[in-house]
Amino acid sequence: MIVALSGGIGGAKLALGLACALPAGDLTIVANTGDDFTHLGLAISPDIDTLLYTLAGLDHPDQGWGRRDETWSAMDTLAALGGPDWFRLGDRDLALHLLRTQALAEGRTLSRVTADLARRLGIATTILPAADAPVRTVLDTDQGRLPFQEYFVHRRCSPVLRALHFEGAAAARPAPGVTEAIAAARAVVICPSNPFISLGPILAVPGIRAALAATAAPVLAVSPIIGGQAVKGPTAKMMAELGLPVSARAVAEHYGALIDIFVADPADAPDLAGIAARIVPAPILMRDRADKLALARRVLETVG
Ligand code: FO1
Repeated sequence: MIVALSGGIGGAKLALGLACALPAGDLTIVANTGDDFTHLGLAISPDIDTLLYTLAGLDHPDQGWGRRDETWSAMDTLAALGGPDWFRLGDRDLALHLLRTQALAEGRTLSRVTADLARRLGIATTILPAADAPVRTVLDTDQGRLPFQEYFVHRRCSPVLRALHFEGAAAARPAPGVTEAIAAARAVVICPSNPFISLGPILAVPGIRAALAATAAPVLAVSPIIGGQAVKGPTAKMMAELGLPVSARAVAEHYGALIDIFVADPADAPDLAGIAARIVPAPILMRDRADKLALARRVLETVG
């Protein structure tokens, strides 16, 4: 069984490639929950939902988040009534948030709710939140301390990042099945997500980093940077504001001894000479399904 650590839109792309390349049920994804928040009284888990919709073939083809064939009557009416419409919740998407909010209010865990939703959506891949207890990414910026979605969506990543915190991580425990899956895996894949906001909250959960260090399985990370540019989202801007060079090398060094293998674009391979991990050059830009499958196959043949 392969375990993938995933957050954000880039992570979901490789997760889809892995799900297509592997036999049904041979993939377990540990999903970031640091982006989660309560909005309009609803429990929102964006990285889990991006994985659910992507693996169920319901994802919006261009947006990377939310559903295809979406309508916006509820959101438009809410705005007309003076409600906040900066975080767009489509009519069909709302149904999932209503179900999850109700289940959590009845005392079911996030991992149980996620498993129920995955099953109802016909998804064979196991999707586990990194933790059932809340872990929330909070960003210290030049505009103050901001919750993740306020920074990412409402302010469009424009504030200058000073530091990141993962509130609740210290008190959290890996969700049921997470450390067991890592221990039993024949390989662990760290998807090309933002190392700070998408992988940081997962690795901050006590026990997960130790499980990765302890597993006999190779741990492979895929670079989210190509030629000094982030493939998607604010990774490059965040790295620059955290005082890091915007390079695949900086990402490999950020993961350090945690990884055995680093898959990077051929453009960056020369810059990676001398790092401890084994470098595997591969085209890592995933524009379509074929690219996702090709990269997944390259990853799987690398780990054997
Ligand atoms: N991202 C946006 O840029 N604008 C939105 O209005 C928005 C709404 C939204 C609703 C549900 C959901 O699951 C995700 C949504 N996202 C939106 C994306 C979300 O902010 C990001 O996917 C993650 O938090 C970062 O990867």
